[in-house]
Order: sequence, then structure tokens, then C-alpha cells
Amino acid sequence: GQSTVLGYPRIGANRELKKAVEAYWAGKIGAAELENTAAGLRAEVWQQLRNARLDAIPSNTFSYYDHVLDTAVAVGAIPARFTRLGFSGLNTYFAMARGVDAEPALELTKWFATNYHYLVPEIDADTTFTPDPAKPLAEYAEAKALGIETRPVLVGPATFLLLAKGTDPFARLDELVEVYATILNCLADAGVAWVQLDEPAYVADRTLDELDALQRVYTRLGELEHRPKIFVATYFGELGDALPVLLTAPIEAIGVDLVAGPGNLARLIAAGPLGNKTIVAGLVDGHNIWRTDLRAAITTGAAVTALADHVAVSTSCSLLHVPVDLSVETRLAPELFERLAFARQKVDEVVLLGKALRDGTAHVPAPLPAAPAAWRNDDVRARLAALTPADRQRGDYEQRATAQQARLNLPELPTTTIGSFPQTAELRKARAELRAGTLDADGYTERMRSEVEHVIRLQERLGLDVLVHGEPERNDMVQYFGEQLDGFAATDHGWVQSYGSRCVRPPIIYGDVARKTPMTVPWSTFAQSLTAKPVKGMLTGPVTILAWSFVRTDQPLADTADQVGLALRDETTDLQAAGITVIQVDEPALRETLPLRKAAQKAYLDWAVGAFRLATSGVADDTQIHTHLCYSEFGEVITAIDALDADVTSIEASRSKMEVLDDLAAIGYSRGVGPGVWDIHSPRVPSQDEVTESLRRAVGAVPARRLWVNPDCGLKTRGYPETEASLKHLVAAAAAVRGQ
Ligand code: THG
Ligand code: ZN
Repeated sequence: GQSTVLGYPRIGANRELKKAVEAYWAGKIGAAELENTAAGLRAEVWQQLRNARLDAIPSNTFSYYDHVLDTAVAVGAIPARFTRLGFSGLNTYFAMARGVDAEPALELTKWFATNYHYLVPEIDADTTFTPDPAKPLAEYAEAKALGIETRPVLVGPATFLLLAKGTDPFARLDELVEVYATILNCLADAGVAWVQLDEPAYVADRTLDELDALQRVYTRLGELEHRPKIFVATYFGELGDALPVLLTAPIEAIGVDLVAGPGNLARLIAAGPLGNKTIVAGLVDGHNIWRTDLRAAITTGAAVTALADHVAVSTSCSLLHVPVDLSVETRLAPELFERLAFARQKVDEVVLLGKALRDGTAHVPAPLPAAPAAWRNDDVRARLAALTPADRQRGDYEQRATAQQARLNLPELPTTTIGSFPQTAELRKARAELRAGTLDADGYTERMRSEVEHVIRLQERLGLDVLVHGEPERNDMVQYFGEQLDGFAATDHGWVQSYGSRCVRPPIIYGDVARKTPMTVPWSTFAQSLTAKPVKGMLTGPVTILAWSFVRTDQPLADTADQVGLALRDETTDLQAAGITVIQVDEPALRETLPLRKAAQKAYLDWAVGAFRLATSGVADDTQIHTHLCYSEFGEVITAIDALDADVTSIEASRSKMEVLDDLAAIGYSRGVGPGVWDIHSPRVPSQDEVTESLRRAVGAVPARRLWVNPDCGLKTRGYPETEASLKHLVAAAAAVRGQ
């Protein structure tokens, strides 16, 4: 077998790209220096892949911001509102990614079920697709100059349009395909032998029309006279009826994900001998950090080899979703370290598997022994085994509402915020000093406490009704809990791109999860001691903790979710015992890990809701549970949101003009709801009138006695000036609407 990978991290081993891009934005370096750094990073990746003896090396997987945006540029899908700015190519690109004063950016959204976000192409009537293959051509030439032959990667035309928004973008497919045809022509002229077109949208449920369209696309591109060989890559799940379409299309290779879509093997077998077509078998998980079970992978690979003349071993998806290099991690326990593989190590696995399928298994290392006994926690397992449905059930909502109101005595249209306040340079500096050892733990706590006090005083001054402590002590809402829970490990350098220049360092769940000590109680009780107003306890929910961590694969996710749920249940009951009356458990990722196929969605939502309820139903009727959802369209999971049974749900709504309220009304949602009335993703301060207008619209959709007034999301990425100004307008608007 040959070996390849579908893509590779582009941020650099030390996030060099992030630093260079942000320096460029800040005007600290020019375009030439940025381009230099980028070229260095690309060269490093190609050389590394070559030195690892990977047979086929991808290019055009580098991106200054996002590969979907790169493809939009390659096909000329640049909205007129950006070309009109008259910027350079690079600055037009960044304007689309980040917006400028006069023009908001393209919308950012989840890349399938990952924690990567892409920019949504805008296709409308005046979009004129035009080929611009400059970037793939330049990268191909750049690698070639280093003596490395590469395979340019583009998002395929069908997936590109399925991910786009506008007036029926998919109707433009035939037109777009002609642009791809020209691009393939140019690539062939430059000597490109293979091109990779990614069509992951076809692992989700697709209509007959969409399947027909796929067939049209690859028949047309396949029949081109002058073109590179075409490799259509799919990933993140199982191909259904799209598999026969691709198998019969006049293309040379098809990639299938045999990790997230193990059923792809049976489908290939059912399809019968595959003859001349190359099957690119995704055997090494590109979306998780565990070492591959090489023997199992070889068995699967051999089964594919029996079907097709040409089989290549690959990663299941691009390695974009895992950190760059495990070997720089010096603080992981040896038993964990030896079980992990990051991008570099996964490339070695792919090469080894390719060799094993070709030459036999003599050099395949022995499997690791069973996981250490210490990773098991029998107490947690016994507690989980003893759970009954009653442990996920609170009392009647109307009774709860009455008890809570008697205790909290809140005004109508109570005002609050989502949890975090601006993460100032001083806070980041304190954290850096603590890490460097120049500030001790007591000194750090002291600084955080003084920030909490400042945030409490500010909220009192502004006249908010339910206060927060501001979360100055948290780096990231998942990493923070991961650092405190048993069964989680943190990396030092394990950065993964989340969007643009922003990265996250997901914790690794390797064993049974348990809470060692209270995680947030000291902060919440300190904040509560400063004020007579209620201070909300702030936790991250089990589903989001899982979604933003690397998860263990040796037990069902539902079981891991329940373990996290149990740890959070201990935290909610401890907060209550410490006098906290309102507790928010955030689940922004509830929608994001929804399975791509309808058939699998109910089971997921059942365990996701169950784990949340396990975390939140140990408290008394008069403790008010809030939740917060953001980053997604929630229409699809609206009944699950209702099933969370939170007393109050705050939800991102300002950009969608409060549409989510109609969705909630449609299913008879009857508990508290706080539609975000200030879009915190932009530094723009909403006027009091705008907030009032949003509130009026909300009052039309839900009963006023259930309505809360809050921003869209946490304020940690905002600065204090706009935060104060906006919250002032928010409080005043609530008072104005209350008065009517
Ligand atoms: N945490 C985690 N995942 C997330 C979010 C999060 N996924 C969805 C969404 N929020 C993504 N948004 C962001 C926003 C900001 C940053 C990362 C993801 C960010 N990162 C810092 C950076 O790249 O400079 C690094 C932060 C750090 O030092 O820890 O700003 O909130 N897990
Ligand atoms: Zn949010």
C-alpha cells in the first residue's frame, strides 16, 4: 500500500502562524514578512512528511485563515461588498475573514462535528464564479522547488455549495463545476499528477437531487481530457448512497473514513470488486489523539486490499484537528504518553501501515498492555451503576418557579450576564507570571480576588439583578475544569486551530472522571460574600466538556458524559450548600456534536440531555438552574433544549433577530428564557433603543414573566469600555420595557 494524509496542521509547532498573522493585523510586520513565515512553515511540513517517507504529500492545506475561504477565493466567490473595498488580495481575504468597520465578516460556523470553524461562503445572484488557481499553483511550485511532488487539495464543488449560504447556492453547481474544470486544467498544465477534492458533506443524509448532483460533478470533471488524476476524499462518517455514485464516476481514487465510519468497510465489500479504482483507506484517526491499534488497522486494510487493485493508507480526515507533535510534551505520565499520537506520530503510523500491507507485519510493534488499573475508579463506577431515573429528574417546574421567586425576589425582566467579564492584559500577565514561577499561588489568588471584587462592584453600579464573578481565574471554560478533574490530562503545547488565528488546547480524558475537591465553590462564595444580590455559580456542562476535549474511545461516550455529569452534580450541590442560589451550567456545544446522520441523533440527544440532567437535578426546588447555548443554530435540537429542564435558558439570538424564540414558542417551551439582546462578537455598542426594540420583539414571543435580559454570550473577548456602555443600555432598556 501507498501512504498519504488528507491534510496537516498549518499553525506551526509553536503557533508561529498565529503570531505572524496577528502581528500583521497589528501592523507590526508587513506582507512580505508574513509571507516569509508562511513559506517557512509550508516547507517545514512538506520536508517533514517527505522525511517520514510518506508516499503522497498534500499541498494547498496551508491557510492564512481558513481552507473554505481559500476555496472561495479560488473560485472567485468574493462578495462584491469586499471587492468594493479596493484592498490588496491579502487584505481583501482578511476583510472577508474578520470584517472591517463598514463590512461585517463572513459568518463563522462549525466544520461538521469538530471544534474547527470555517467561513461560510456567500453566494448570491451577483456572484460570478471565476477561476483563480494562483494559491494551489504557487504552493505546488514551491514544494516542487524543494524537490517534493505534491497533491493540491481543494474543497470539492458539491460540498462547497452545500456549506455556502445565499439564495439557493446549490442551484449554481453546474456553473461552478466549469470553474473547477478550468482549475484542473491549469493544474495539469503545471504538471500536477493528482488533485484531492474533499466532499465530506456526503457522509451526512443527502437528498436524491444532491446525490444526482454529485454524479454530474464527477462525471463532468472525470471526463475532462486534460486534468490531474482525481481523488475524492470523504471523512467524518459513513457514505451511504454516495458510495456507489463515487465508485461509478470516472475518477481515479476515493477516500473513506474507516474510523468514524467503520461501516464503510461493509459497504465497500457489498459493492464488490473495485478493480482499477484506488481506495484511500482512512485507518488512522485524524480527529483524536490515541495511538492506532495497528493490528486491527491492518486487518481492516487487508480487507480493503482484497477488494481493490490499489489501496493507499491514510488518516481518517485531515490532521488539522490534532496537535502537531507529541514528542515535545515532557509532563505527561509515561503510561499516557506511550498511548498517544499527535500529527507527526500519526504520519509515522500511516507510513508503517502502508509498509505492513505491502511487505507483511514483521515490523509492526506489539500492542500496548491493557490500560493501567489506576485509571479506573471503582467508586465512580459503583455510583453510576446505582443511578436511577429519579437522579435525572427535578420537581415540577411551576413549583420550582414559585419557590425560586419567593427566595430570589427578582423584578420582572431580570438582567444578568452570561458569566465571563473581559480578560484584561493584567489577568493574562498574572497567569503568565504564575506559570513562570515569578508569582506564587497566594499572590495569584489575591489578584484574581481583586478582579472579582471589581467586577461585582461594577455590576452593582450598573444595577444588574443577578451578578457573576467574572471568571478571571479561568483560561478556557473546558481546560479549567480539565485541569481539576481526575481522569483528565493537560498538554503544554497541544494547540489545535479553532478558527483563524485562535487556538485551543483540548484536555485529554484518559480515565474514569472524578472530582477531587470543589472546583468553583471558593470563587463563587467569595463573590457572594461581597454583595446582597444573587451571584450565579458558573459551570461548563458535560456535553461541552466532552466536545472540547479529546475523549477516550474504550467506552461509550454516554458513559464518559455521565461520569462528568456526576462530578458536576457534586459541584452544583456543593455550591447550593455554600449558599449559592443560582447556578448556570453552560452547554454551547450541545448542537455541535449532533451526529451528522438523522438515524444517530436521537441516541446522542438522549445521553446528552441525560448527562446534563444528572449534573443539575441534585439541587432543591428553590435553587435556580440556568443554561447557556451559543455558536450554533438551535432549531434542530429545540426539543432537546426543552428536555434539559433548566429553569432559565440564555441563548444566542441577536444575529438571528430573535428567530429562536419562535422555535421555542412552537414547541411550547414554558420556562425562563434570555435571548441575547447584544451581539458581543463585535465591539459595537448597541444603543438603548436597539436593545429596547429587541426586547419588545421578545416580549411578543414569550410571556414577559419568563423573559430575562442578557447579552448573547460571555464578555471575555470584549474590552471594559464597550462592556460598561453596552450593559448600561441593556439595564436601561429593561427598565423602560418593564415600565410599559
Ligand atoms: N473553548 C474551547 N473551545 C471552543 C471555545 C472555547 N470552541 C468554540 C469557541 N469557543 C471557539 N472560540 C474561541 C475563542 C477564542 C479562543 C479560542 C476559541 C482564543 N484562544 C486563545 C488564542 O488562540 O489566542 C488561546 C487561549 C489560551 O491562552 O488558553 O482566544 O471557548 N475549548
Ligand atoms: Zn456563549
